[in-house]
Amino acid sequence: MYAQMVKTDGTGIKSSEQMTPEERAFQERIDADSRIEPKEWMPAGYRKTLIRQISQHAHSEIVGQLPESNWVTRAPTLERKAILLAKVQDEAGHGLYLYCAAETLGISRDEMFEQLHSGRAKYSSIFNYPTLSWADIGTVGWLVDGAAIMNQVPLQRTSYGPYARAMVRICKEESFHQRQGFHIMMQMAKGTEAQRRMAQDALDRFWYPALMMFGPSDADSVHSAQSMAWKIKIDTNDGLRQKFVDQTVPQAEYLGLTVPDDKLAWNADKFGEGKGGYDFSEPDWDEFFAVISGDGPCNAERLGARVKAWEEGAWYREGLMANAAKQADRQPAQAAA
Ligand code: FAQ
Repeated sequence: MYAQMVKTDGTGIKSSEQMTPEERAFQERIDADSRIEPKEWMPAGYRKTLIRQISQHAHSEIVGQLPESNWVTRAPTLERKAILLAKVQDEAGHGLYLYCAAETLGISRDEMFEQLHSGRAKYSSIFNYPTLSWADIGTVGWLVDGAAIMNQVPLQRTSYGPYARAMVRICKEESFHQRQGFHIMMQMAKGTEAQRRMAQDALDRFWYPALMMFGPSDADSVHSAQSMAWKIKIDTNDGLRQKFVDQTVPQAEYLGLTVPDDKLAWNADKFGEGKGGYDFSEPDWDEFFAVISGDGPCNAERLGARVKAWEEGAWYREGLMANAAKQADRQPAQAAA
């Protein structure tokens, strides 16, 4: 039902008989776990899906800097400021690796920025929620980076070489980010009563948006089947969401915080019967589709900030281009001398 609400061009998977000989040979390489490299032949749909996913991922990293960067000056200690600043810089780096990986598929960075600024490209829904307190910064590290790692560790084995390699370093850094977030939460959870309340309030507001990061339920995921056949995605949205809940609930218990879900319950008995994971409530999917369609609490603010930064940076880009042209002009003269 919900898949109808998302503008997308996900089409069915071709059977082996429907594939051209080139497509069949390509699929055989994917099935054999070969890595596809930029100059090799690939189906147009594979290229298009990768550009969509990698550029959306890159945009998420760049937009994801915004909810955190407004806390750099308000972080409680100099050490916390320095750590948060380093994290925000890491996110910029992740965005740049990913834009480079997408460029190897034939799209320019200017085109990707144009898609973001015009609202045609998506970025992760999570960054359309506000960060209201210092505990939110802990929660973003703990839950948002935690969800990102859950999704991205398998992507280190994705079939497209440049994307898989970018993921290796990104995952290492995300892992540090997750721990710094959990550390903030540990301090707050064992702090004063007011700090503990802030930590609980942050968990209450971020729990369901974090679950939404994995995308719509498998039944409504338009791209999963084809992306998994091409190993652009390794796990399903619901499979990753389940793993995230199973990993995170014990962490919340360790912190002494309550996951805001009355239906949360471990589903397995002492004989190992049951699913061996938590049953939990689904996020509000109407809210999710509203957020990814541009109607979340902070969409206008986030996009506005990116467009402003782009426009105000025009003089700098022009300067760089003028300098590059000057260097290029000088080179033949230098070579002749
Ligand atoms: N938000 O058919 P599916 C981070 C869209 S990194 C927005 O299931 P797919 C680091 C989807 O694009 C976080 N849109 O799609 C950090 C599609 O629309 P389209 C980003 C979403 O691609 C931490 C439609 O719904 N990570 O956070 C979302 O197979 C802290 C149908 O959905 C990545 O991007 C969503 N949550 O699966 C930074 C990882 N979910 O394109 C700063 C790579 C779905 O047809 C601070 N991406 N949509 O118009 C992926 O693994 C996949 O793209 C999914 C979605 C799993 C996100």
